[in-house]
Amino acid sequence: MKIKKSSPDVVMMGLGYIGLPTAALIAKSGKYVHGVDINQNVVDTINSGKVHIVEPELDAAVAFAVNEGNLVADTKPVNARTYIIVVPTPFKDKNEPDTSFVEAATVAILPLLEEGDLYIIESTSPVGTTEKMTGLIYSKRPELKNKLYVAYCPERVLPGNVMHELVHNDRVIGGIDNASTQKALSFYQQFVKGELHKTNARTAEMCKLVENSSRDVQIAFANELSLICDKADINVWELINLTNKHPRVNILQPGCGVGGHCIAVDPYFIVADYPMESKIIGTAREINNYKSFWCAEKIKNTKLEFQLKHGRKPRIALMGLAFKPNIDDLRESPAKYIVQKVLQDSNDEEYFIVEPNIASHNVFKLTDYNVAAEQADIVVFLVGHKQFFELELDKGKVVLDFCGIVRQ
Ligand code: SAJ
Repeated sequence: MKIKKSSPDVVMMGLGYIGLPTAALIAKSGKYVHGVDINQNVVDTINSGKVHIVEPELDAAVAFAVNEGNLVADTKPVNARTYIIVVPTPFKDKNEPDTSFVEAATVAILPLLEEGDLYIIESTSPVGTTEKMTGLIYSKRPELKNKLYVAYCPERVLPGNVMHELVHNDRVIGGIDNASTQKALSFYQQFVKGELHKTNARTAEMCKLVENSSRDVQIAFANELSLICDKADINVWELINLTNKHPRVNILQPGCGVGGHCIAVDPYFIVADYPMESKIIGTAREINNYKSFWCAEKIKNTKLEFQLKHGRKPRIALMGLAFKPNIDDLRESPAKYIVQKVLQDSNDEEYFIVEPNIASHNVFKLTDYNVAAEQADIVVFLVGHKQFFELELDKGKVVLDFCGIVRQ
């Protein structure tokens, strides 16, 4: 590793799914980045040039940045000219956003701030968070009042394609004043090739929440159709394919629910603050959650029907655990929820649990997807992994296709 003489240009508070790739990218542009994470293991892993998360091309980018001496990880921040907050904003009971990590990260850099520094929040945040943090900073450091540049700039990258999208996606930049917006824009210009759009902090905060809520609402529409079609004995995949032939209709795909740590979470940030006004957004969340419950019930009922018809318990293949196709991420996964729910009420049925993107799991005993599909009486497709499309199932099997593998 090369040794850096100067002090860092950027402090990145949070080295997770977004913070680490962003830190590596900024480091690649020649800047010296001091990455901060509260987890010592994460810090040690990164300083050894390795990564703690699975994301294509991230390992090479981090190894390069660390080797060049442009990325150093630590549990504590140091003095820099730009501070970026990229920490989680989960939600508490009753689906209220928890901004305590953003606050803690801000408090940690408070003593380091100097006149002319740039402070950016990237974490998904309720509207008003940037103004709130500005207030917090100036209440503790009144001598800096109006002497800092403060902006909100949400990340918008798709897990699985982060390294490409970080560079090529457009970005929305909202400062607490015009000078802050301009300062943040000049910063992102150094490593983003997508267009940079200027606005104010509140609009930028809402923009992030609305992007994910919009997708959630559209998926809810598709999931609602899947419930209607199940009753009406219509193939929902064929139906959506045909409706999408209309030049102004573009329906998304139904599935076994909506998962991940963004789309299934961010709409609650709007609902929590604007409950009376956000009826569609709130209902979409309910529909997408209900879809997972419905899938679990459908499996249980199909199991009972099989037993009545054949006089024995069926062997059931549960195909997929990840929160979406072709990834290994099980966080907030509706497929995992369904598998847990079905297993809870299990009466010695034989289950084959399948997830081709992970080698083993500490709770579930995994089975190869070919073996599972061959040996099961009931095959349940929970996630549309590419491997499942290659399967040729015997005609006698009962198939529950929640993600459009079979199509007809
Ligand atoms: N899903 C469906 N049907 C569809 C599309 C998705 O059921 O037609 C499900 C997926 O299976 C998954 C969930 O929705 O369970 C979310 O998957 P996703 O691919 O739509 O999104 P994420 O969570 O991986 O990433 C999203 C992206 N937001 C948008 O596309 C508006 C990404 O750009 C954001 O940066 C990311 O959230 C984030 O970090 O907020």
